[in-house]
Amino acid sequence: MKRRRTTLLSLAALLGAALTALPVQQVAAEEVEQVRNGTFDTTTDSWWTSNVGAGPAEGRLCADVPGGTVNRWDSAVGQDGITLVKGETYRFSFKASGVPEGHVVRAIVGQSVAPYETWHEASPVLAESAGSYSYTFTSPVDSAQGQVAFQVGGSADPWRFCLDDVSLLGGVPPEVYEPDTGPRVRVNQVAYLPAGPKNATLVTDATGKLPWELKSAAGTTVARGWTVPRGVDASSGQNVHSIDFGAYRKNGTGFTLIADGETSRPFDIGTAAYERLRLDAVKYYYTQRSGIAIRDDLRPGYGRAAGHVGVAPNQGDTAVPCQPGVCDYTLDVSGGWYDAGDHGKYVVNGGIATWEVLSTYERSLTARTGRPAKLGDGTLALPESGNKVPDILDEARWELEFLLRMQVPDGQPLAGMAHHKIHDEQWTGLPLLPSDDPQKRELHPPTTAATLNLAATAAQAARLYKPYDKAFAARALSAARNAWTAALAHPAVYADPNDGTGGGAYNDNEVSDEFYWAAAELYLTTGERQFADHVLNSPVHTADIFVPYGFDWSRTAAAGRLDLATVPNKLPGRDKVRHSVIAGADKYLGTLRAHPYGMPYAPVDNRYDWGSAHQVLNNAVVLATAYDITGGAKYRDAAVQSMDYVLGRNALNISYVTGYGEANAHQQHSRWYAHQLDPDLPSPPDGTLAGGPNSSIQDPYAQTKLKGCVGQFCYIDDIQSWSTNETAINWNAALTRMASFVADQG
Ligand code: 9MR
Repeated sequence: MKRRRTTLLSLAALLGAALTALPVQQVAAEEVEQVRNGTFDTTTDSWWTSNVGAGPAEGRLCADVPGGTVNRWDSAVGQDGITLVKGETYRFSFKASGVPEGHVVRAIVGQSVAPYETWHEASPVLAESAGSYSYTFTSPVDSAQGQVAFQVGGSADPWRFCLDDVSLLGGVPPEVYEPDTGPRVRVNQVAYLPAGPKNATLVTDATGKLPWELKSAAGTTVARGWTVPRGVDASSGQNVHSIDFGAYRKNGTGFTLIADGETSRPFDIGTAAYERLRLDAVKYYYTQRSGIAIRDDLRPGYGRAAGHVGVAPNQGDTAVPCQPGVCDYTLDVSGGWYDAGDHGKYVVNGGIATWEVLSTYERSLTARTGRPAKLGDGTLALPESGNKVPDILDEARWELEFLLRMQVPDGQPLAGMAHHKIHDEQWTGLPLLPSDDPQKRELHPPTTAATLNLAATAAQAARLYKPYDKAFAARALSAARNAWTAALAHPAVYADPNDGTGGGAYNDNEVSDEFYWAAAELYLTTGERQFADHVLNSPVHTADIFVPYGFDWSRTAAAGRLDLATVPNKLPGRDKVRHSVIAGADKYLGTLRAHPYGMPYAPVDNRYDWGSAHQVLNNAVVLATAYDITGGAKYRDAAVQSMDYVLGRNALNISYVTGYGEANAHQQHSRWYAHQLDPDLPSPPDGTLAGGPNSSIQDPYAQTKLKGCVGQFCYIDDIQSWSTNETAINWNAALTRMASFVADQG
């Protein structure tokens, strides 16, 4: 009902202001209303409705929302023709109520035409009496085709939604976001190993050394010492000291570290948390599964209908056509893991993720501290538990079967290659259960990179599953050989970098590393000369591949190199391979020792990459592998210490693993672990790794909150921040690998 002056600042008005010599600041600070008739005093003019019966009601807009819809956007009211200016900050506010209470409105500012991008969104839960909601965001675009909309669908039962005082004010000052970073003593908030390294970081202005104390849960001081001033840390911009309390080796829970008048968050000294994390990190994959109902008895709170099995509204992954013009067959590409917070399935990311999960198992067979029973049959509460196959292999097979289905069938053009990806035709909004996704699914063109990911992982699978299922092992090896031959015949077929609507592009024009990796896996499984020759003749074999960003879905050479170094084989010059891993580890060790936060990650120009939390872990994998090769304690300790950063010893004082640490990431971007948007949905399961700081902050939410952020600060635990806070199968694979390694060091 409140009236707000709608100010349209014309050029004349601006000039007039200048002529009357108003301070420039005042002109710039003028707030400009973008919404027409937001107060609904007598009419609902200027507003559209979709699948609701709406009208004016006592100076508000009220809408009767029908029950029985699935998606938020199935019922909505909104206003189009909103103009937004890139980089300008807006305050979006409204009053809203819902009867009965407890319904959610998805309030958005976005694009009124396809592809309906969302630039700001919020999903408050409504009460029967009107609540006031206000948000500040910075527009990531220039657009005259904006809209303000209130999506109210997705309820089984009808309800009544009322709205008032809708405002979108331009020209407001940007909000200064201050993350709550808690106490300045930064520790691994989960656990240190009793016999392992124990380090912490103190943020302080003090330049001289300071005393510290370690306290037991009972408050007794059990150790004390002095901090080491480390100067200004480039990754955070903070002046910091480091603390080494590794001399204390007793088990316990609820320790705190005190320095400079601050008390750290509590932590344990023990191995129990890592035994739990080793399992949780792999258990994550079951709730990422496509094509199967998730059993609530196995994952309480996470049960859901099978996604993409062809039951409406899904169009199903059982007979998926190609994008127009790409092929004229359909494939059954059901199953596999959803990549991340989206419903897409991508062979390159599926490949590296599967490799790292399988390698966790393979390491348990080859490393001196490996303990295969820890991920053996019956450990992960899977539908397959009890089948006498290690559970971790059962889980990886769910993805392997999908990867095999992505291969172009015999008799078709490009037979033997693998389709790059399968996903929705258009991006979908959040939240959205896999089984509720109504979009058309499409196969995207085969690529050399996807084909080699298939060759590598299927070859690795052939040797690991052989003791359990000879027929599957043979099928996998034959698919790997076909893929290899097809990749040699089509060595430079790349994904289109612009093919990023409805799913990620995952483009990669450098595939010599994928060739190397696939040849290495085929060699390790078959021992055949042709594959050894490819490995030995590849420039990648001797290249320095242990770079600051580490390995990733697009930089896969390390997967081949690490396996050649650790899986028994007779490759000529294998000693050099092992030494190259040690040399790589020495570099990461140098990085870690120089880093006051004790991590093996220092990207060039301090530019944290997308998924940096898993890059830290992958660099730690190289350290861990150097330990497995040499038995050198310095590599083991560095690998173990790398976990501290991920579990809370960082500038934000946050653990990037859900459910681990007093302050932990738990609002990751996901369409089905979307508790932040819908109280009826779960948070991500315990053991879910967040992407972590990303200097490029590609999403509008992060841009609003984190503009100008330095390294470690480029992160926010909000479901809207898909560029800093998603979950992904390749990221959890790095966590899986390292959690197992650390648990094995207990
Ligand atoms: O992790 C991927 C990152 O390396 C890329 O730079 C980015 C853009 O292509 O995509 C990331 O992967 C996302 C994918 O494209 C779609 N599913 C979610 C993935 C994680 O954010």
